Amino acid sequence: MAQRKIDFRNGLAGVALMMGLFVSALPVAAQTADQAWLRSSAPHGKAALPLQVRALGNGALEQSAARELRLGMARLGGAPSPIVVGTREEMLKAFPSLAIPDDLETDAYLLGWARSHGRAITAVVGGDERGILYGAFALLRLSATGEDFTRHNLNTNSLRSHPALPIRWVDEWDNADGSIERGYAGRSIFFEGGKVREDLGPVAEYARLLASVGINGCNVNNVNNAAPFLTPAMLRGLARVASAMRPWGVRLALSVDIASPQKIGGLTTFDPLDPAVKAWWTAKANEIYALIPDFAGFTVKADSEGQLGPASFGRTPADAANLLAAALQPYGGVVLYRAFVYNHHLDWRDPKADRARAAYDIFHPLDGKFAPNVIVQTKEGPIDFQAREPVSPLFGGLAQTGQAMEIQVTQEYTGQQRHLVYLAPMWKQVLDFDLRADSKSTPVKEILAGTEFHRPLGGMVAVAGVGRDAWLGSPLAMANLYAFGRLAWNPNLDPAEIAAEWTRQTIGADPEVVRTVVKMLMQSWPAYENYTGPLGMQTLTDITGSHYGPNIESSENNGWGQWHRADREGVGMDRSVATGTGYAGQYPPEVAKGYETAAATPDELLLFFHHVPYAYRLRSGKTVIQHIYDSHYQGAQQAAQLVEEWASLKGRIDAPLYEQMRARLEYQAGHAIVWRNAIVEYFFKLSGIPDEQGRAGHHPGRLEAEDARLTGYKIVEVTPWEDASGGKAVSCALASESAAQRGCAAEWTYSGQAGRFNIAVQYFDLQPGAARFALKVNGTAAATWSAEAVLPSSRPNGDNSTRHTVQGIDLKPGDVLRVEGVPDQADPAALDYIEVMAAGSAQ
Ligand code: GCW
Repeated sequence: MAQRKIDFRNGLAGVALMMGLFVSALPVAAQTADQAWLRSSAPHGKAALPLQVRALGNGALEQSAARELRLGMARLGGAPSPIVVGTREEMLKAFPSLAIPDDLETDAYLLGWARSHGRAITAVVGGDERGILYGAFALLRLSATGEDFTRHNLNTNSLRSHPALPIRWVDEWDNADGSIERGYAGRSIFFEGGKVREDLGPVAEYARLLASVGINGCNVNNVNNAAPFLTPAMLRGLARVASAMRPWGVRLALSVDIASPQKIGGLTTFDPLDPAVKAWWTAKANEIYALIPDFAGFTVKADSEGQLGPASFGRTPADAANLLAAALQPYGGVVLYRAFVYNHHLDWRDPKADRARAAYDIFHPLDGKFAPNVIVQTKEGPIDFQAREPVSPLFGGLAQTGQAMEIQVTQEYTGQQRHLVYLAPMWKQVLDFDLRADSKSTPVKEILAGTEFHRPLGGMVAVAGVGRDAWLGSPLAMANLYAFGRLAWNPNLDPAEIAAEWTRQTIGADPEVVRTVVKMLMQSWPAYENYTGPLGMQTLTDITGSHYGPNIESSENNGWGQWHRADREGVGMDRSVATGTGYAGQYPPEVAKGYETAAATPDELLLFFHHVPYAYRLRSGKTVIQHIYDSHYQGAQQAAQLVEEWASLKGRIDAPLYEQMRARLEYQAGHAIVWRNAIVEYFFKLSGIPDEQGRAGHHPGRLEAEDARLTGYKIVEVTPWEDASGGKAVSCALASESAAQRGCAAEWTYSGQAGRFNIAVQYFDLQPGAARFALKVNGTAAATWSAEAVLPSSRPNGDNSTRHTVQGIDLKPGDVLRVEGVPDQADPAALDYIEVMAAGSAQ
């Protein structure tokens, strides 16, 4: 009988540590890059070869490259010829006969086999020192993924590469107290108790990890509440952070609060045009560069979600950005000014109000007004990292401004790392999207690269959210961080190829393992979209709270503007020019045409652009309502498949990794059912339109807790109602103290057919505390488990509704099924229902 424990606190801190996840060869307390993809060990069973690595120069980055090659190649079993690393100049001095192109770019590398003085060498040549480092990691990647680089003669230039985008940064939303906004992997590796941490070992390891995929900048603090980071004491600490990352070519950047001159500088104003304010920023930049000579720059969130900004003085984002840019300019620093500026007090009764319009409305008129070292950083879509959004039209609307695209590795709206959602296919769709600016081919990736509008500074920035819990908490979520770096280096890479590359380095080179993991990764985003918010409705999660479980109405009737406008007749937001908010008209004409009418709009974005009746027929031929029903059942099915696919790897991969992901994927499959039921039941009730397949409102085998014979348990209403079956649950919280200590029970008499079944118990896992549950059949325990997951919300709802399935139970009519729940601390052992399902059924 299956007994399962989930502990999302695990990673390094908990269970995984006991299980030795990824850390078998390392001291237990260390957090290292080896826990991710830099752990390759002789995947091809090569015989040990001699290993000689020589660095031609003494620079820190070059030394890092040589060290990394020694370590990595030794693990891979040695190298067929001595490896020599150096910049182009160093290499030509040592080996004048080598044919090295003289236009090797900044950050670029050239690898290959060459013959010098009658000896074969493997050369790693960098356009600069950083290029050497990237070349070394590329050589390791190629070796670990089975590429025979001895086939590549240096002269052929076949292994020459340079990054497409100059700015390749991760942003961390870490707070000085060590918490992380929208971080799902424990506490900050940078800060604790208002200061930079003493132990910056993990920071150096993180930089090493970032360098291995070509990331060259790291902004370490939250865009909200950034003022304390510019105090002299904090800056001294930050200089230590910069030093820890420097040997890996990762430059430090900071989020700044535009109100800092007033908040921490003692001025009475922060007006960007005030000379005293200007002087304050100039002095601050001087102070920063004295401590951190290679400081990369500032990121700014202003006039947005409560952060102050230039609007307080009637000034524009360009005024604010240029103020900072002027202070950084003498040192070569840049300003990444976020286009995530919108009014979160919109009038939801106004059919013309539209948050999606904000970025373009505010920033497009400022095109041409930004200083050359300002880059406008725009989220990939116009709202906020939803399961699906159209590409932000602003990318096409800033022809005279450097642009960066912001994406999220931390899975704020996409399952918070408890769900497997590989996002590279989503990012790739955005990168490839052709905005047709000036009726020419203008894919987003070329706009970011600057090749399109001839802007030299552009890039990609990922909000990473790494923490002390094995970087991202879930081992498979690391594929997103990896893929971000690879795509920022080369947006033409294929997400499935990237997934395969990551899998070979991280999990194993067994072709069956690679095939299965790639398949799982590639199906994970479509699955998530299916069981959350399809057709461009957005994620349909609790948007004013956790951003995790289902809560459909949370986006309506408030000023935040993430509206889907579902009513009895139909659903979707009219953003057409003709009858809606006009948002569709922000795209260049050819693209706008494809969104202006419902008939022209692709199904997956229909409800983002149009309000249609539930009976509206999609291009697929299905009605909207039937699609909502079907996609949710399909998505939950796909999530169940992930469990089966992973199960096929048992015995083929590292056992602790197998166990940890198995528990996570089983949890996900259960939560996908919570999502499916919530959305399907909600729209069934709202529309009154039956499901052609009879599933909505019909749950054979389900026995509601509120219908059971209850001992101690009291019936409670669940909000939102769709998060619990029948809108109700039972909770042991209201039981008398002595009853609560003994626990509560719900009991049903089974009246179905005799046979063998799986029984799912749907309960709510609240924090703090780990309630204990038992499922008994005729008084005998069939399973016991603890509700010890760490999930959002302090009330029973879809954030914490959790499924525990017990397999292979023989039942006959008259048998007594009983669930006993013993509360613990604030976890009242709340119970929703049990479901008796044919054995073998995943649902
Ligand atoms: O997605 C929203 C998040 C906020 C975040 C904001 C932003 C840092 O819910 O937590 O604040 O976006 O991007 O600024």
